[in-house]
Amino acid sequence: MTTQNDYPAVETLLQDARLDKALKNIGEKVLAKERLTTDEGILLFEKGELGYVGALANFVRVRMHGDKTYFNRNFHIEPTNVCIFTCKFCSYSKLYKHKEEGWELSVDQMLDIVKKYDGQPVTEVHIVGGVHPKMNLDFFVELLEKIRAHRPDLHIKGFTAVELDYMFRKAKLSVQEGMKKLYDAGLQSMPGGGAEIFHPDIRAQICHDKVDADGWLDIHRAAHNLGMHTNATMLYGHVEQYWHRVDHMERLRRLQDETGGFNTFIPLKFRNKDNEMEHVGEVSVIEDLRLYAIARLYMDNFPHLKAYWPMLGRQSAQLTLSFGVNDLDGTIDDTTKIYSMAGAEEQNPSMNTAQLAMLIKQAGRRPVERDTVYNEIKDYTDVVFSDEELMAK
Ligand code: V47
Ligand code: SF4
Repeated sequence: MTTQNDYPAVETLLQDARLDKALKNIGEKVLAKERLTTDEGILLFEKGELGYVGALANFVRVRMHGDKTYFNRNFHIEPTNVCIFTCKFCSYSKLYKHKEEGWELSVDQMLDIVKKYDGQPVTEVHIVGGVHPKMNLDFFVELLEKIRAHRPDLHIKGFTAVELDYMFRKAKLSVQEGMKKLYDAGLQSMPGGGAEIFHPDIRAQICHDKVDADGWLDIHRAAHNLGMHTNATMLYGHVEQYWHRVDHMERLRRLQDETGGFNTFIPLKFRNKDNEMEHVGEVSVIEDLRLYAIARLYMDNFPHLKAYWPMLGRQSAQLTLSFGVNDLDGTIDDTTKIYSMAGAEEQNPSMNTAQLAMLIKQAGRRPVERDTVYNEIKDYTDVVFSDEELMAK
């Protein structure tokens, strides 16, 4: 398979006399591996055409990862959709006062979900849900210990900083003490949710009552200091302006300079079904792709950029692979409801390994299965799948 690293094409692009001077300067910095400033990030959003930012981001992606595109085999456990918080974009949670309409799983019910995967080659369980006042730190310590005892080889990635902030405050523990307790019980890494947009003006409008930017960053810092890896998300395409996105990425970039503990940046497209922000239109696919490309250029110290296919849909996710993205998350197996409830195309998000690998191959990339911390498990480039595997539900 030929590599898509098109160095001459990027150089030719930069020599185009019609190219805006400031954009050209950014392109030259990218080729020279120099860091972009916040003003340059904003300029890319304001003036960077898809073709231009896309070519640069693809260049960077190939420089970092060649044609490799990672995925993993995982399943989700969502302990509850009952939540004490009131994020306006959330289609998933049921307010605590309406908790009879939601679900709440016991530790044993969640262990039963884990047991369903006995003998299957999944490498990760991703645990994330609403913030239920009765599901406290001890409850989750018990869950982690039981999962670890049942299947020690399964990597446990769990809990957003929002869930943890509440758990620790309720247990009257410092962030460091709380993280250590969960780490000792078996928690190995953290997903990137709850970050939304860090700027307080936007948080005040869309998620005023949950952990703020500094609280979110402190929890990830504490996890990194324990040697855990975590991810970071950004919920984009609602009421934020371009500079809020860059401010968000800048705060993450700074923490990453300090700790090096982030694996992956995951932009999440705002979906507007069945939530209190239905009146806010969704952004176009062009805007999605521009965002991924600019994120790849700006987040120079984040090794991986992930497109979460259950939220974007398969075809858009495939397109992102030419705009800086090198990871498509997991096979998932129909175990998350967060996006289907918010109007994503994927109402039953499930893809088997053959289907996910084929999706990546069709985009001209090499599908590589990874574990949660990016150890490579298997390169599927030359694997030929049967029709049964590709058609299986
Ligand atoms: O923080 C909620 C988002 C996040 C909507 O780290 C919405 O590997 C769009 O963080 N439209 C939780 N997004 C999920 C999450 C995640 C998902 C996959 C992988 C990883 C990882 C992390 O879902 C929330 C919020 O930003 N979200 N509602 C909505 N209407
Ligand atoms: Fe609760 Fe998370 Fe929904 Fe906010 S996004 S209401 S914290 S479940």
